[in-house]
Amino acid sequence: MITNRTFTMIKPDAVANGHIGNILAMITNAGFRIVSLKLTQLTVTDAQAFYAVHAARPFYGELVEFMSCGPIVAAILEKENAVLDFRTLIGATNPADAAEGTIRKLYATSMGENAVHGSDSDENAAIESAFHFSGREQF
Ligand code: RTP
Ligand code: MG
Repeated sequence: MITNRTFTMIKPDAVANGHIGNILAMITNAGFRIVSLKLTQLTVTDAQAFYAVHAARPFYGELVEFMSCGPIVAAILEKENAVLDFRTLIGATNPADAAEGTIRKLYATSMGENAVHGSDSDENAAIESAFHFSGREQF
């Protein structure tokens, strides 16, 4: 398994608010190489499957509805220590707790509508990348 990659989505709130360009600039300025990139939209079924790990959580329905409500940007990113370094770059789940200069501090609006997703392990990065991109789409 390739372990220097992570998977991200720019969530519907940040896309709708016009932040795609600024967020991609922050990502590349932080040293991540873009392996794959697309503008797409999750169906309700897609979002349920992607977030199946959270199915028992009270926010699951809201999360699925939000993540399927509009276009997202999906991307695979490459860098040494990608998973952990990317989670540092995006900041805490709740923007109120996110460090200064992080993507969520700058662009998230709430705990639910928090601008970006970042994989939480190498294993999930590989699963989430394969959910969105074929081998031919990974450069
Ligand atoms: P993500 O998976 O999107 O990168 O976020 P995360 O690891 O920081 O947070 P996680 O615990 O995996 O939760 C996934 C997403 O669910 C929404 N959420 N809402 N209302 C709530 O209490 C709540 N808690 C989580 C957020 O959109 C979070 O990013
Ligand atoms: Mg997570």
